Amino acid sequence: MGGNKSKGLSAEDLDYLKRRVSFSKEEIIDWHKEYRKYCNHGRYMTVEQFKEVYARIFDGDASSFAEHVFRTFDHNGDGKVDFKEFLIGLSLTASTNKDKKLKWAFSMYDIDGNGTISREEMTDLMTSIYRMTPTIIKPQDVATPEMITEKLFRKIDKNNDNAITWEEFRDGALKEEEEEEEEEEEGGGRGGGGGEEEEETLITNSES
Ligand SMILES: [Ca+2]
Ligand SMILES: [Ca+2]
Repeated sequence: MGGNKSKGLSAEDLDYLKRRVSFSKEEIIDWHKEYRKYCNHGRYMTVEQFKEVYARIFDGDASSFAEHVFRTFDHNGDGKVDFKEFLIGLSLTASTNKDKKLKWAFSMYDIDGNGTISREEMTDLMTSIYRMTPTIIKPQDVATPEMITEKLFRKIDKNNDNAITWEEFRDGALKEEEEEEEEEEEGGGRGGGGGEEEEETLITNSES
C-alpha cells in the first residue's frame, strides 16, 4: 500500500544485513520477498514452516533434518527465525568461504553446542539425513547411520577420545576434499561410491 519496494524491511535491517551477508541490496530485497511467501505471520518462520519447505524438496521424512537446520538458523533460540536470522543462515549455507560453511555444518552436528561432536550427535544427524533420502542408495560400508558414524569417527577423531573438535572436523573435511580432487585427477572415481559427495551436497545445500 505504501508503494514501498521493500515492504516490511526497514532501512536499519537492510543496513545490518549488508554488513553481515555477501548478498547485494537487490538480492536481500528479493530474498525478503521470497521469505514472506514462506512465513504465515509475515514476521518469522517456525520449525513447522521449515519442515514444510523440506518436505517439498525431499521424498523421505525430512522433519528431523529440518529441525536441525532450524536450530542453526534460530540464532537467539526463541523458536522463531526472523528475516535477519534467515538470511544470515542462508548466506552461511551458501557461503563460498569454506571455513564459514564448515563452521555452520559443525554447529549443526554439535547439537548440544558444547564445542565437540559426540558419536550420539553424529548418529542423530546421520539418521535424519538417511530418513530424508531413502531412495539414495548408500554404499555398502555405510549402509546405516551407525556405520557411517563409525567410519567418520575412525577418519576424523584423530586422538580417539570419542569427540570431534572443530579442528578435527575441519581437517577431516579438507582432507576429504583433497582425496576427491585426487580421485578426479586420476580419472574415474566418480562411478562407484559417490555417497559421501551426495551427503556433502545435502548438508550444505539447505536452501530451497
Ligand atoms: Ca530466533
Ligand atoms: Ca556436542
